[in-house]
Amino acid sequence: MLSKSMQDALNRQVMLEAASSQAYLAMASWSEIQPGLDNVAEYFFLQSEEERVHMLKLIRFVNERGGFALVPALQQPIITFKGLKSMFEEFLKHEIDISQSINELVDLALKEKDYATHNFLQWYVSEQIEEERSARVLNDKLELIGNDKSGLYLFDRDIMSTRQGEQKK
Ligand code: OFO
Repeated sequence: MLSKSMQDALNRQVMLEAASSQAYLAMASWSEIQPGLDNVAEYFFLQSEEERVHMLKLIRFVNERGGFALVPALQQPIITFKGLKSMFEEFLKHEIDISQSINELVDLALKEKDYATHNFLQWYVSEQIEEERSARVLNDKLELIGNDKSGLYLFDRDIMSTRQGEQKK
């Protein structure tokens, strides 16, 4: 059985995963209307779906453990970006915030000796290592490319290959 504080903290994470899904959906939509960013758009559509899966896993877990998972209200995320670089900076910042929040959940699970939740959260810990890594790699590439048009063309062409290292679920 989940404690009230653990349930509240997991419900907060449900809200953050839903917000991530919305944020990446907005990035996908913005990218889709820019010339030549078709694969970047595809990348964020998939990323958005993944975040929804992360949210669902939490909802199912909270309910299975005798809690009540609360479906959060939707807030409009950032919907336009100054450019590709600033969008990817936002992506990395977002993933770093999510990692921080997962770490806080792990801390709480240990403090409460809630080993079932601690065990459940390990999947999110590994996932965040992978997602932060991808976001950093993409930001580093954009830093190198600058405004070089052929570099940006290749960035879009190759972006899906950065997902291949991730264990997709
Ligand atoms: Fe990368 O955010 Fe979900 O966990």
